[in-house]
Amino acid sequence: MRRTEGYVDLRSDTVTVPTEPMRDAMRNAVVGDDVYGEDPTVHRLERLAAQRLGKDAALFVPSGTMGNQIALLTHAGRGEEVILEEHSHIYGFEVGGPAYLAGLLTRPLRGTYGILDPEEIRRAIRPESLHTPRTALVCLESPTNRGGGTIYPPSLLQAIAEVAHDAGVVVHLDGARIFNAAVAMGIPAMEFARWADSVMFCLSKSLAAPIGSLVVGSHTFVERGRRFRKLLGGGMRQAGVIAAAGIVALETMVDRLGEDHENAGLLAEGLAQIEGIEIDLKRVQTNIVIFSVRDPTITASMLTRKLREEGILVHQISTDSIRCLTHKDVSREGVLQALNLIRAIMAASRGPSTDQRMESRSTPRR
Ligand code: TLP
Repeated sequence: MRRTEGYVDLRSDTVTVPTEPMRDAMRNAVVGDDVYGEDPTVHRLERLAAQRLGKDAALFVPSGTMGNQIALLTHAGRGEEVILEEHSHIYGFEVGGPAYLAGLLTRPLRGTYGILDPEEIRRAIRPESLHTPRTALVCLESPTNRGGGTIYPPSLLQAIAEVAHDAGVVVHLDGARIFNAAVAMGIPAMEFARWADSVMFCLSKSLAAPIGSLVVGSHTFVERGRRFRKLLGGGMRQAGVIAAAGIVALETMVDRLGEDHENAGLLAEGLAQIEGIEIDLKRVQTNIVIFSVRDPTITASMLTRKLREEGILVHQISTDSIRCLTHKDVSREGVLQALNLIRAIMAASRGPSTDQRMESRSTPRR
C-alpha cells in the first residue's frame, strides 16, 4: 500500500513503492553482517551492479547523496576544485556537502538544460600554479534532474572525458537515473559509464526499490570509498534485506522504463497545447517534465495547490515552474487525468474567452 493511494503522485519517481517480487525477495533474503563483509545478498547486488555498468567493483550505499559524496571524498582532497553544472544535484541539493564534508571548492558552470560543453570545461580547468586550487574533478549528471531529464550522449561524455583526462582530472557521473538514459537511447548503461571513472546510480527512483544506491568504479576507488561510507555512518549490517529488492529492481524494472518515457511524452505534448503553459518539448527525453506557468491570472503555486485539492501531486521547483515525473505507480490514465485537470484549471482561471462572453451576453435570460 502507498500512503498517497488515490493520488496521482507526479512529484518524483522516488515515491514508487516496492513490487510484490521485491517484497518476497526481501522476506527471503539470506543475510549477514555487511560491515564484516559477510552479507551474500549485498555481494550479489554489488557484483550485478558492477557488471551492468562495466566496472571492476561496486559499493552499496543508503542514498544517492551519500554515493555522490563518497565519490567526491574519494577523488579529491581539501582545497581542490570540482567543476559541475550550476543546477546539478551535487551542487544545489546535497546540503553543501562538497564544502562541508570534502572541503572542496565548487566551480559551477552554466549548461544548456543541464548539459555541459567540453570546451567550457577545458577553459575552466586550471593550469597548475602555486597560487590556484588544483582542479581535481568534473562531475556530470545524466539524465539531468533540473535540466529536465536531458541526456549526455556517449560521444559527448567521451569528449568531456578526453578533455578531463588529458589534464589529469577525474570524471564522476551522477547517474541517479542512468537506466532511464540507457532505455531512452536504446543502449546499455555501460556505454555511458565507460567514459566516467566512477558512477553513482539509484535503485530507489524509477527502478522502484525502497532504499539504496550504488557507486561503481575501479577496485581501488571502491576500497577507498568503503572507508568513507563507514565514516559517514553508511556501514549497514544485515543490508541484504534491502539489497534483495535492489537485485529485483535491476533484473525486472529496467525494461519497463520506456512506458514512463511514453507517458512523459504524452504529458509534455498535452501541456504544450494549453494556453498559459510554456514547455520546450526538446527537453523531454526521459521521465521528467518541467514546464512554466506564464499567465497573468494564475501562478505556479496556485496551480500546484489546486491540483493537490483534486488529488494530483506535482513539485513546484521555482516561482514559475513545476516538475512532474512519470513512474511505475502512475498509469497513462493518471497522466491524462492530470492533463485534463491542468487544462480545466488554466481555462477556469482565465475565465470565459471573449467569444464566450459575447455569446453569453447575447443569449436572452429565461
Ligand atoms: N533527487 C530527488 C530529490 O533530491 C530532489 C528527486 O526527487 O529528484 N542525483 C540526482 C540527479 C537526483 O535527482 C537525486 C535525488 C540524487 C542524486 C540524490 O538521491 P537521494 O535522494 O537518494 O539522496
